[in-house]
Amino acid sequence: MPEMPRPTAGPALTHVAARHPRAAHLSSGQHRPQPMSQHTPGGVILLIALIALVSACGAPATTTAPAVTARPTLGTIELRAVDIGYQPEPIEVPRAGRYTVAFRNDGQQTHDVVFRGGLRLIAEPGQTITGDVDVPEAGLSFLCSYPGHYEAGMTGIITVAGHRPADAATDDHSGPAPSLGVIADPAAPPYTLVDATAPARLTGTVHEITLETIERPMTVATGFVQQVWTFNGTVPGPVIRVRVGDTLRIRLVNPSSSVLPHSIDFHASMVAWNDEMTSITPGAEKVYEWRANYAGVWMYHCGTSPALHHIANGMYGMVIVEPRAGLSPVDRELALVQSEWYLGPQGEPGSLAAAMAAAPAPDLVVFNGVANQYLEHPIPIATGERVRVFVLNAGPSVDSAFHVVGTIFDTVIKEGVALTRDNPQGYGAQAVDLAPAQGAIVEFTMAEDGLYPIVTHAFNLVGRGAIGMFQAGDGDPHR
Ligand SMILES: [Cu+2]
Repeated sequence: MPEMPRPTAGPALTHVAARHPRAAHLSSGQHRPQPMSQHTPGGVILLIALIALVSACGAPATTTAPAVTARPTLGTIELRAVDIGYQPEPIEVPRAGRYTVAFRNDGQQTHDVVFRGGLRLIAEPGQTITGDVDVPEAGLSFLCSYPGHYEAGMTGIITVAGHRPADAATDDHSGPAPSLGVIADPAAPPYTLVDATAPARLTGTVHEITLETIERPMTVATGFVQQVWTFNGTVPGPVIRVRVGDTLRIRLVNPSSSVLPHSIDFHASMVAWNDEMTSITPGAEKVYEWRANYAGVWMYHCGTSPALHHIANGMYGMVIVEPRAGLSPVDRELALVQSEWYLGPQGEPGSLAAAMAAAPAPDLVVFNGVANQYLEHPIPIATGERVRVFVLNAGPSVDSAFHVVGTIFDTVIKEGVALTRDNPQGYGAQAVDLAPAQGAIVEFTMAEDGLYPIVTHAFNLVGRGAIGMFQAGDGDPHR
């Protein structure tokens, strides 16, 4: 396992009630135990225990702290949840034994604390929940079981003074954590092909749109199902197409069946982050009203913490804002969103730990949510017809070099910078570089019948699903 950073000698935090003043300080050089990665045997065991626990408890939103016998405890451990983490950390108690945990949630969203051994305390924002735990001499680890929270660092341990935590003692000589990978499931349902046709511009100038933050399973590549988070049930979310000057009144609804809070951030809007973009809990809704002031291809996404996880797990989409005068008519309009999947176990949300890597290595890079879908189902076009593609790189972390093999973009409008058709010098473009959250409009024609691959020209990613195909005519250049 990789060596974990050790805590710096931070401020001593008081966390045990005053009736045990001896315990009200920390030993600052404490060797921090390894976190229970899901890629390690210990982590797997814990994960299994967790899954069993969560299934036993039913919906995570219900507080079902097991009944505890009224045995006297040695003191109270005050544990706080914040977005995203626990404080204080680490926690030390003077001796092994039974303690009462007072778990207070100072975050903006629901958190829980699950102790090794089973006790689970769930607290809504502002709430304090108590329960009793037995702390052995080897220490007692805990984590938050809400998707992504543990991976983002919501984990900790209660140690006993004078004892080295067992987790740390066993990890001194091991190598890197083995990657279990995710194995294709032949029984996974087939993916749903996403129609790449761009929608028509909405009529009128004021648009009332409902977006529901639906959490559901989705086949993201043949054989791979993830529990994705979506806007209106699809990845990407719906393409919204308006014109400069239009008003959008977005009703954001988080169904009560959701596990997580969600939010939305329209890059095409100009509003304060802590106004319209705030998170709403399951069962809540809000209205986010904005005006389309600038033309372009814009991203929208969920920004709820950890935003990386909410984006990586499917919560993004495209807004097309046409200039006030509209776009010139073409024969065919398509919308393609490039994005990455960092796979979690089958049927579970994507791996935040993988998405967090400084050098991101996505398992899949895809157009419109599904690996290889337009390779397996080429997009038909007519030879010579003018094609316009609205392209967005939703990331979350990898650049796109959007390229169509066999043709040249004669028109590119990338983030407001335009290459125009029939420019007097005769310039054209071969690839459009899109950092995460950048968008472009490109136009081209096919000179002859045949097949024209769609790729990101970062070719290490083409084999991971970032390839599609245009089929011009019957696809055969020799007939
Ligand atoms: Cu979200």
